[in-house]
Amino acid sequence: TMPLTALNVPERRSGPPSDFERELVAALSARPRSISPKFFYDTAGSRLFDRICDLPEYYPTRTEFGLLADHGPDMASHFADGADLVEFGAGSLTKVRLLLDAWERPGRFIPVDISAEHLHQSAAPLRAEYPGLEVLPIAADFTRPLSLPAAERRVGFFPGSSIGNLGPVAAVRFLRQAAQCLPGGGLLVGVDLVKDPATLHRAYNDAAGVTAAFNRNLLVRANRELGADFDVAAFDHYAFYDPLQQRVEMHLVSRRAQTVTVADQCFEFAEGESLHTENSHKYTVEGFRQMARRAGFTPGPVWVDDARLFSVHWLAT
Ligand code: AVJ
Repeated sequence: TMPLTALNVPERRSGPPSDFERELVAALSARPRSISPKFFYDTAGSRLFDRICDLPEYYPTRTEFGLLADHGPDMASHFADGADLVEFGAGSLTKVRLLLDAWERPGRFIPVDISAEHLHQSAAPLRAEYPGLEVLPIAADFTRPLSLPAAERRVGFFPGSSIGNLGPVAAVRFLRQAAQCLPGGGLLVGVDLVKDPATLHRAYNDAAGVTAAFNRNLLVRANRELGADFDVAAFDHYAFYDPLQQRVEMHLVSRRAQTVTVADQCFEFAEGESLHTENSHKYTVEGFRQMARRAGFTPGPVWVDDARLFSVHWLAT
């Protein structure tokens, strides 16, 4: 027979609280409430993000992919022979193939991503396709100092405008740190451009509701991983472009008053109260080059599509 204690006894969380638990509790305790978008990317969140990338309204992925496909050899010509290639926020590793195909003498490939399972699932087929390439995945938060395998020369790849999650001050701080860990090379970075607000609005409010599901997945994850009890369906996805700060903001807005328990603490949401989940900053080409200069890079060529939706910058160290 089954011991009585095994029935209906919730599993007790043990050990120190996770980063997610600490940062969610801190977010819910503060006003206004806001949390880092890095917590979107559990395995389910990384999959939802891959679906966003295929949406008709979400222009960044396909536009950047087109730039890499058209100009990959030109971009890779700036990569030193035998340098290690470090990809920040590597995700599904689709874009880097265009650079690996164009780069004649690559060193090792070091994809860095916060989503460990997704990273290892993506690395396996890449290894099979590039049998001569040494692939050394690192599951880590790339905004923190990284310990990379020793190398004389490194080049960085930071696609997708993930840098837009950081505001201008944090972006310069990140770029300065990146410049220091990329000796004798540089950084190839994708940056979404300032454009008409209607196009931006559509990109973060897709008709199929995938972006809404991606946003709400933060709460689904909290319910599963932290034993929280968010009424996920009672939160609206709200995303808008603020032309003053040149950024898209994403929020989860409680449609009714509700009490939520996270890690044995209670938090009240008033009707209409928001949890701010993401900023996605947009830049002009010149504005971004100036930031890169302030971080210690020497900005080089920039590739932009004809509709001026997206840019890819080579920044030399
Ligand atoms: C991965 C940060 C570049 O800001 O466009 C997509 C994330 N959020 N749709 C972006 C995202 C909502 C994306 N980045």
